[in-house]
Amino acid sequence: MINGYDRMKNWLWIIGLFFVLSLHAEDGHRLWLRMERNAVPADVRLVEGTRRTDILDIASRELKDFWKGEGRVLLCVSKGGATRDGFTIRKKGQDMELSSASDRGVLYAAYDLLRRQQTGDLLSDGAVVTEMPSYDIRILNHWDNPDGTVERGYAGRSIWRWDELPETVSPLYEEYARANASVGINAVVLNNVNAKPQMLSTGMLRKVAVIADVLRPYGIRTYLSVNFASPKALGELPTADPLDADVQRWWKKKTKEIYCLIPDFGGFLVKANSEGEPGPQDYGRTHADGANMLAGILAPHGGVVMWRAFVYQASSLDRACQAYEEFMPFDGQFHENVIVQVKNGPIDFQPREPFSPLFGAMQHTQVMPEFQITQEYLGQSIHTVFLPTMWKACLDAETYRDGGGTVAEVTQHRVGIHSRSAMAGVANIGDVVNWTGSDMAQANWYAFGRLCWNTDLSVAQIAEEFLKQTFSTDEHFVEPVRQLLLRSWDTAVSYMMPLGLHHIFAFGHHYGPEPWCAPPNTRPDWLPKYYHRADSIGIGFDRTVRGSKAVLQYHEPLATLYGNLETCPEEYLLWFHHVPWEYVMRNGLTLWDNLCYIYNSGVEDAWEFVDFWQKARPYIDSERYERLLKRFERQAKDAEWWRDACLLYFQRYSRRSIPADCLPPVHKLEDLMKFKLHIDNYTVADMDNLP
Ligand code: BDP
Repeated sequence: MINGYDRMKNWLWIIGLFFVLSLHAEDGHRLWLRMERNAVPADVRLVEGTRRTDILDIASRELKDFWKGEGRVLLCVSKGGATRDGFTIRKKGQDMELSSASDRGVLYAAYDLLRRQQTGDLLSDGAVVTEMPSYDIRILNHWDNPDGTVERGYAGRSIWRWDELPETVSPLYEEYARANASVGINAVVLNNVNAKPQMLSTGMLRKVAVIADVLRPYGIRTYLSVNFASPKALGELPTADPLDADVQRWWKKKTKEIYCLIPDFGGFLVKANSEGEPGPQDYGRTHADGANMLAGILAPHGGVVMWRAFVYQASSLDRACQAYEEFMPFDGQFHENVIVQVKNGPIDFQPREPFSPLFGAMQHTQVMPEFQITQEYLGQSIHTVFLPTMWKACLDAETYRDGGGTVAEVTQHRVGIHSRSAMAGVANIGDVVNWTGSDMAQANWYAFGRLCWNTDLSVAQIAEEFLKQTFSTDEHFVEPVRQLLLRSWDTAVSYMMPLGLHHIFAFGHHYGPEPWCAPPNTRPDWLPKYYHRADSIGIGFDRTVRGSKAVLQYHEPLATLYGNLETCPEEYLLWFHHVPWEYVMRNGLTLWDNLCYIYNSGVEDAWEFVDFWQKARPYIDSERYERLLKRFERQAKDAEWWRDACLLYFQRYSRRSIPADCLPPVHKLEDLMKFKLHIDNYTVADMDNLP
């Protein structure tokens, strides 16, 4: 019999347990930074001759709080140290010496040491580690608007609380800065490339300056996207012509104002004459005129212009050819502090694209790659897709330009003429508690930083580092989930757009499939049919010499390799060729059958990920487990949705049956064609209400 006293005791236990659990409810906010704080601070000192700076203070604080080593940690900034944010770590007996030519380098060394501690990658006695970043500028591009919305943001609203600034400084800013610094990110563009002129108003700049002050001690420089017509909208000038003297005076004055507020301001990011944004062409001027005007004004302050090459007109020219056509005439004409920012592929962050030919073509211009961390075209914050696999496919691609060089090499300092090198990633960060919507999407933020720091890191290593720091070091967890991450991009491509298919999304939100989508009065190059070109003969976009000739924008041997049906890599087959349904592929199957099997394997893999994840259950907290399980299940159902929509629709053209050993469709095409996704600011509003 339980008496009253026992009952009360039981209740107290339950209440206590609930209290403890709720204290530890795992909300994902700590990202990969989960070190345990020391009860007694570690012994961290500056060596003689090294002067304190804000950045070194942070390095010391982090090590004092979290480094568990026995000996002392000596921080040293000296001219002889590794340059360009690089560092050396020496293990001398029990002591660790962290040295660099700059305080930033020492900060990165501190985070390197802490990462090793967390992942168990410890240094042996006498070990010397030297690291040098691959890119000088490792920059996040936020597509955040002044009204708090985020273009293509799937993690809530902007973390920048413009309405509270400059008075109220959210603690999120410093947490954000720390997370970036811990993976080597040293620059951020705060606002959307579709930039509002008001961003440059004095009131806004005062707010920007406050954020810049928080980011600076973490080694991060602040940049802004600017609207090219700002002199008209803000300065009330009649024109924004870059060659107009008043316009130039306006930019000069504005730039001076910015540097008074933010002395280490990084520079401007510009989307000009693209998707309706204003630009120099509005005045009969060129991209070079526009970029150089701003660059000339920024140069005395040490700033740069990142000028985007994401341009395409509503013309008859294949969209994939247009950036090259518009930019190549100006190769060699850009000022030294202009960097032309090129998306990884020639179209637009599609699930899989060949690398942009501009990387190989622009041999006399500093070019930087732009990747998308936010998963606009890859399942938003619902699907798990580990993106460094995709980024590396671009970075490791050989361009065959004069003297050779991969995309990574030609955009870094390894080949050709270069001033400052840079790599940009469109952030996937918002104000939801776990920062990125999906707990696993944090991996892509992490990976972006690590890859800018060292493009030679393997995807497997990045995955392992992330998982060990963020979830668990238990091999039973790390090994299968790492495998999952490594396969995830290929899987997503298989169930969405295999064999080089691209842009067959529903209009606007880009989440689900709508290969049939054709709203009236819409630019053809915004519609799926422009890209897949399915007809009774076959499917795919002919970009060979008989078609749009896009292949000719690549150096040989790529032009021939891509342009020839027999040699074109199968992952780009329908990107470069219109291929008959009965065409026999390298495995002896027809194109149609292959397409069916690949979609099918994508669905099978996505369900297998659910199994993998279920096996991970014992090793991690139930909160993140459950949140991700829900997403993995949705991802698998979405894979079925993609497969059914695409195969059943294309079947209308191929008039062939789906091989009997493929899983049967779970949807009817008519139902899918009637379905309209409920979205909120381009984001899936309700995960449970999808097909
Ligand atoms: C596209 C996005 C659009 C962006 C554009 C860009 O759909 O929202 O403004 O890229 O990069 O992928 O400028």
